Amino acid sequence: PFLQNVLSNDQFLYGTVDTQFIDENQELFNLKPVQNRAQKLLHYLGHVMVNGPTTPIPVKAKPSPVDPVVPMVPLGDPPAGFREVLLREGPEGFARAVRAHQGLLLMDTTFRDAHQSLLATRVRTHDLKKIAPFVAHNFSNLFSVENWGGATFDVAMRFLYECPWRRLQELRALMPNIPFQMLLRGANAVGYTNYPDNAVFKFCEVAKENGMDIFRVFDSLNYLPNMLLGMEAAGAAGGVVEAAISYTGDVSDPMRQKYSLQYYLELAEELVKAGTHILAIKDMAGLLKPQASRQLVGALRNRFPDMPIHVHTHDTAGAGVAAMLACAEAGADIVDVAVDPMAGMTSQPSMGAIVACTKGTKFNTGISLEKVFDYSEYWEVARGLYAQFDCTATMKSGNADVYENEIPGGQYTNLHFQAHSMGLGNKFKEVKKAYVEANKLLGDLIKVTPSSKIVGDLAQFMVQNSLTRTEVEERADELSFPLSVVEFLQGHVGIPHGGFPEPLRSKVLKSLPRVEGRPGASLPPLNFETLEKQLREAHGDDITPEDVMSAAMYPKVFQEFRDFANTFGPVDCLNTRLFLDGPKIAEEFEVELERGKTLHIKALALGDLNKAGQREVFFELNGQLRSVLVRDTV
Ligand code: 3PY
Ligand code: ZN
Repeated sequence: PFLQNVLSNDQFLYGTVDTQFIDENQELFNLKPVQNRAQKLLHYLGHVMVNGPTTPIPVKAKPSPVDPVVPMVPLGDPPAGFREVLLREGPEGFARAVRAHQGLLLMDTTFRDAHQSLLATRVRTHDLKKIAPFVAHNFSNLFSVENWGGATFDVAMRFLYECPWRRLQELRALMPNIPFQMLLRGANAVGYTNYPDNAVFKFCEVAKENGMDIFRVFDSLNYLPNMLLGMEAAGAAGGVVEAAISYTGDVSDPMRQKYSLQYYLELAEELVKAGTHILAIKDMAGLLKPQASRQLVGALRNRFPDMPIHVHTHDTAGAGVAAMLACAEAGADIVDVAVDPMAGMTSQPSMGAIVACTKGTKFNTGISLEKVFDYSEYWEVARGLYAQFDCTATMKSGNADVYENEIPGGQYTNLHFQAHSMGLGNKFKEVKKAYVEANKLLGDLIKVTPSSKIVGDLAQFMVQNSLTRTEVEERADELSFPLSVVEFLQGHVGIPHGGFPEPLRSKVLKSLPRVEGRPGASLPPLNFETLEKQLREAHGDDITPEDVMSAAMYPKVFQEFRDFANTFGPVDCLNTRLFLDGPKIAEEFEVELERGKTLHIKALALGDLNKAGQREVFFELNGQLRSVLVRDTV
């Protein structure tokens, strides 16, 4: 590294070196510990070779041996897109341009919700970065790329050992022209519980600074005070505010009146009054049938003629394409799709299908179907790298029973995995029935993170203890309910539409305290300076404002992530097969630590178990023999 620093020094290059040169250029001594990073990565690879993957694996499978081919991208900058309008005209002008646009606009969820729904949120930045320039060059007329927030923030650190902020920064650099969109869980930001207000504000501010553009804000109970807080935070950060109504029930069914058309219209009225730039319908379970789409979107279109309407759905029942086309016909401006091999089932409807079905109509998306095919080819193969997390290992199709159980896409997949891993593969139907009963017990909630988890926890509790709904109701004062259920009844999540279920609530809570009103309002503000100081003491001085926010959201996960990185180095530089499965003996590969700094590695041999329960793993690193000692824990 010293030599490299010297060789890239201007004075040196221009030949004006004298004896003062070294003294005057002290930065030459800023030597990055390359050896150290390389050694740590060898340690990681050795660890995976001896003990298997470090991340929990739900499915017994191997990453596909085939590498995805990245389609060609022309040289130069990608064409201008909607982001240029946003940067030039601000959120209001952007919203006007979206509303004035002829044709149907698309948001691509491939980088976030699609893999959250199908691959347990495990897609790594490494594979997103490869295809990002292709998206920037070929889909510059997308409304947005959804690539951040929801569960990705947590999973990036917890299971992929990578920094979510770095993902955002790197993608931003590769896709400068398309607006980025994230999912903000209102007062829960990117977590599962309410945070102090100032943490939500700061989170949005830092996200915006790192390149986030559009904040889809929802609350799992559609609890307005929580939504308003998230909207204010996104707006204050200078972001585009997209307030999202979480949709449940069926507005086309006159027998289902709790979540009626009137209910949604009144909520929309409040969100528009609060200044949302865009109005979204978040159909997280895929319950919006075509007829309901016409009624709901039609009514919103009539009531708010100037407001851009954006619809999100999941394809669990298989009616997603039909529903999104009905939404477009009823006046929606934007619908959500995922690239074909990452679409369908519990994910979004397919991009190719929507592009093809609207071609030649007034809803033309302006997207080239040929380019969608190229994009699909990449993902078809890239998906194979994540076979260990793929829901299709156990789940073979979507299921229209979602109209009954109303389980959100990601949770549907998770519950299916869980049922299988507990040997209850043939009892998934029972789990889903319990979910329906648990939802009724809690008063028919809107179900999306985190309220969906509360219903899921109660359902699991009922299955484990063989309890019927009536039994739970009768014995509510003596049962020990899951903590999430108790806290929900205490009011820690917010107030559900129609109020809390009684007499269940009183029976469960007895004298436990109850939160009045918006939970975040009674939380003391977070002291960022103290937190930063603590982080510096624990992890050294390279703590950034982004790290402070990661620790504010997930203190323990952040700590573990930093400890892991300290031991195993920048594992995000490894390709996905190496990261999940390690190299085979005699395999040679390259790892790019940063631009221009590539390690050449060959895995040589795995030693026998020694008396201390360790194995020596041998590598060739840049032509030199290296070995690491790894404890065998298998
Ligand atoms: C999330 O909160 O992560 C969701 O995707 C909800 O639908
Ligand atoms: Zn979703």
